[in-house]
Amino acid sequence: MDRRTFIQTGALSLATAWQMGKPPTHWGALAMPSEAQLAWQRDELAMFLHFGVNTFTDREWGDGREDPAIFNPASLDARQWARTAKAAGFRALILTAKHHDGFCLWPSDTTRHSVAASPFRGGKGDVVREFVDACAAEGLRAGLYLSPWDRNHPTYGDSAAYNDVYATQLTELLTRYGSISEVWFDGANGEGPNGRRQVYDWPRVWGLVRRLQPAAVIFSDAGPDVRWCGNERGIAGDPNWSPVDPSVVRFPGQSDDAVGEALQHGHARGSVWRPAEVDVSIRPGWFYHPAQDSAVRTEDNLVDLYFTSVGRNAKLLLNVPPTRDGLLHETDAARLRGMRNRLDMMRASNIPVAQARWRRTGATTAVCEWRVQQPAVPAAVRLAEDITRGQRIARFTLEGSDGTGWRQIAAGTTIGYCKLERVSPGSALTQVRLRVEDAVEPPEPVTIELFGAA
Ligand code: FUL
Repeated sequence: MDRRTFIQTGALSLATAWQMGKPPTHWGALAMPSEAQLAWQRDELAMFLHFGVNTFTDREWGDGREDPAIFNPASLDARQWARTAKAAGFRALILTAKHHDGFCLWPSDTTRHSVAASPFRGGKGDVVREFVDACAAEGLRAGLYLSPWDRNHPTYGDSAAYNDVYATQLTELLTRYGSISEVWFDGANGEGPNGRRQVYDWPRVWGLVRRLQPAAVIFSDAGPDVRWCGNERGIAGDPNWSPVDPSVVRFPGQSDDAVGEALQHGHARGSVWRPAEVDVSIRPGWFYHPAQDSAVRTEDNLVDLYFTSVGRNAKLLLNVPPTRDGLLHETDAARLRGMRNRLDMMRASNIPVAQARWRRTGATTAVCEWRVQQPAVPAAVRLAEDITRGQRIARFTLEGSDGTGWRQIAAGTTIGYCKLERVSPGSALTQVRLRVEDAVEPPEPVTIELFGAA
């Protein structure tokens, strides 16, 4: 290999790192997604449902001393949740089976602090059952959130004893209700009775999920399958790499300077595929509060969230909390329909293009041109890498030509599963050109969609 080929193949940086005594971080193969991670990402939209005693006390965090008698959603209709989600284009739902207050929405053998002690369906109810059945009936995937922090259970803070309780609760949820597609763990770790600190056993928890629901993805700050995006504002990182270096965020709830960065951006040459999930609420709170009926996100705002989550190579987990009646509020449902209509209109405004050529221009650069079949003014662009072959592109610009010359119409960092960008208006384009300016491996062809409305 001569020096020129050496440089062009990127081998120089490997060699330099080696000589400098640093581990060559891109020595290994590109991280690749599993089938379950691909299905999870292609769903694009999941709905989060925060529901429990807080719904009735008007609080965000219960203290575990709530009387189960307050839980009485008289008109609960999980089919209405699932139908509303489906009509808005959501493909999965995740329910808070237990929040920090410890109240279980299913009749657990581990505690009396559950629906079994409530007036709901005469104490014979099981919200988790109704939820998974409704998802199945509507052809949606069902996921569950089980808070590790439990402010009710007497064993919390007695680490070994509570870890057994938690494992039993998880086993109940993962064996009684059929297929569960995502298991959602936050790292919440508050004080137990007498200030005792609970030490969770995450390897045991994850191992249990793998054994009982091998096709499920596990979400937490530390994955192992899907990571938190690092904020609850609905904004994925830019750049946003799906690969991560697993040594940086090792357990849920870990907090140091490197964690926030790693959650937001991932790592260009990370060895493990762990894409980001963007959890955000349609209302200011996670639980339903009547006073927030006038503070539901607008349809414009929801479309923006789609751009900053799905459009930044992440998945959107949008929280829509059921009311005290056990129904999604009509305002929330209307805003979701509005979002769906807008996204459908965008898709319908597709501007047909024909690929003229794709050509590598260096080890980590490429150029691709498309002909716009009928000259048009795009309002937005959607780019996609074939992530079944990993994530490669680190920086790009997109240019458009109206026949008289090229001008830049968009630019960005990572692409991955999906990159959505709005394009500022200009003259009608006859051609577009993507310049891949940097990549971690030789870039592969990118697909493009242009839209006349956004
Ligand atoms: C956090 C919780 O403390 C919030 O109440 C909410 O459930 C959010 C999604 O996760 O850890």
